[in-house]
Amino acid sequence: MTERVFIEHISEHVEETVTIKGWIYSKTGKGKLQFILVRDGTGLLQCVVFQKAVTPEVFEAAKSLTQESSLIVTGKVRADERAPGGFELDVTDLQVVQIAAEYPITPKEHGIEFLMDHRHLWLRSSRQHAILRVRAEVIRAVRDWLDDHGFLNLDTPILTPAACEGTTTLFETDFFGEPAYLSQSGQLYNEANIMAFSRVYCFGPTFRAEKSKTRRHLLEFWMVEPEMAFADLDECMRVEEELVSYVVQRCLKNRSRELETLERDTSYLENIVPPFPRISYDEAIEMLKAKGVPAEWGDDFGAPQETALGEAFDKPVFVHRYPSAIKAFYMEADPTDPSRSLSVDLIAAEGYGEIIGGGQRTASLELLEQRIKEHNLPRESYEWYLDLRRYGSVPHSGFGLGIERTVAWICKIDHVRETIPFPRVLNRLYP
Ligand code: NSS
Repeated sequence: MTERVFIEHISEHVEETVTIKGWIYSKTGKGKLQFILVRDGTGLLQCVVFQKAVTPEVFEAAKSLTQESSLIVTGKVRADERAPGGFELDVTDLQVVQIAAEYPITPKEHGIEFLMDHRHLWLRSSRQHAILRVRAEVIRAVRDWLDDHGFLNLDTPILTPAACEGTTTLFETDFFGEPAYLSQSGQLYNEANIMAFSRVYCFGPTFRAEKSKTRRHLLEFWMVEPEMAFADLDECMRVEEELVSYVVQRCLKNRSRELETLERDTSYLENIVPPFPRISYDEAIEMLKAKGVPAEWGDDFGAPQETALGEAFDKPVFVHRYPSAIKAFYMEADPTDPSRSLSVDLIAAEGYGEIIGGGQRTASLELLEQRIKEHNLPRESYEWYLDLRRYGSVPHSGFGLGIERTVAWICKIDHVRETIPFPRVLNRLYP
């Protein structure tokens, strides 16, 4: 038995005989030579089957292989500059595991609905593979940074009795005769957790019944949410820029091959280091007006406004102090002007829009009670949250970073649906 190796480690096995277990990505044959491009989940390797080097049975088996057939192949690793990836395998043995039926996804162009219907197979293509490996790196980098900076990972519930981000996008489910909602955000529970642990983060799936079909909205997405006791809006922004910069630099370091596959121009990403520019909402409105983009004080920003703001800077930009009226009920009021909130969004450049939302939370019991009333929220469901203002309330801040939007931006791809293995978008629950 020869050693089974993964293609990503092939460079460590030059001139050795190894075994690869995988699938056929593509195949070309001429006479006595069969070139099979094998993928094993970690990379692609060209395997050369020369008629004279194998038994007649093995050569016939190689000829019978169709796209996506599964196989176990053994051979000697050779460095070859001309080969894709720089290495080739001179095959000595080959075992077919299964001959695949005619594969529906071919190198020709397929429509997006067809690809979404075949998402379970589409995942195997090199572009999707690259995007999802960047996603995994983003998640690892986020966790590493937070774990190394004193944030304790505490999971928050998915079945909840109340809304965090407005009642219009709640997914309702039945909790033994009572309504329960799929979590829109772990934030409110994070706020309880920091009063016990000081700095925490939750990371999990969040759900929003978004009726809009855009390139930035999913119905189920993953969000990392750090929360900090005794932290104000400025500290919140400092943590955000440190975290985002670290994540981008980690992808540049560990996923350069994938970014190359995606033809991502990385010079822009190299520039993503703290500090990020900071502008107030009022300044943002002025900037938009000067650029001729429709914007009136009091409006929330949509895609055109976020795109214009993002494009004005060569790094993500913080927009802070939005009017209280257009932000969530839990936002702290700006002490110098209570019509403004201590909120902040981080807007990514290159048209990707908001990747983080957050800010400082209301510390006062009275203001919070008033906001719950103004937003028509059922007070009984928030009694426990009000307790946090009764027993040792402190200034505190936090934010939520959307994983899919961050991955879309780092990879520079058009739509968030490609940044998660099985996207949930409007009118689609299959596969
Ligand atoms: O609604 S957010 O702006 N903020 C919150 O949920 C806070 N409760 C988070 C916190 O402070 N702990 O959403 C935060 C981010 C936003 O910037 C996007 O990157 C992402 O979550 N997000 C989404 N991504 C994909 N699809 C949808 N529908 C979506 N909604 C928000």
